[in-house]
Amino acid sequence: MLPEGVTIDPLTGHISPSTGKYTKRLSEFRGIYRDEKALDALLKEQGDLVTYEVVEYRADGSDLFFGTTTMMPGRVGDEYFMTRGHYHARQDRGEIYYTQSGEGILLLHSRDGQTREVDMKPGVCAFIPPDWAHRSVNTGKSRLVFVWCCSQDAGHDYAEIASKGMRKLVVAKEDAAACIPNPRFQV
Ligand code: PAN
Ligand code: ZN
Repeated sequence: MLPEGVTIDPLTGHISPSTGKYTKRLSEFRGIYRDEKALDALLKEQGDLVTYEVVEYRADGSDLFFGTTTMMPGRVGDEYFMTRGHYHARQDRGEIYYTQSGEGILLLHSRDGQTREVDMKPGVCAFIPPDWAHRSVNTGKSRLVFVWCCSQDAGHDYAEIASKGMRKLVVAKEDAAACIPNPRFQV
């Protein structure tokens, strides 16, 4: 392993050099957005849009790794484009999210039921404590780009949020973002 300067484009999330990437598309969010009809209509009108892209820089053998998430602007009904959301597989591993451009809301909840929201905007570095579920939501009109950094062994546990959802939803109310309790969340 050798030290290295990695270039990150704050508007596109492009990383150079990078070691991996993936994209997520609208159709993968069936059952996650509450307005199924709006999802079907959007898929029909616009096709299977990429809603976010994750690019990473990983050095084998290092404890830490980092990358970017670039989220497109958009809505499904009154819900904004968002990430899947997850706990880390390891309950003793936190993370940071440092917003580079755009605006959004980071939704978090702890295993014991506390909820928090952190505004995502350039200059704000969000601290995600160990064992808090986290989902980012792009509430703006442009891309939301943030740099994340965590332990390589943190892992992802998607199952719980996929089945129960987050405790809160971010919805557009008269074009402003509002956090409301998720009526479908079950303890
Ligand atoms: C981030 C997220 C990324 C995409 O790198 O994985 O923003 O969100 P989902 O994984 O919830 O789809 C992170 O939190 N890693 O631990
Ligand atoms: Zn995470």
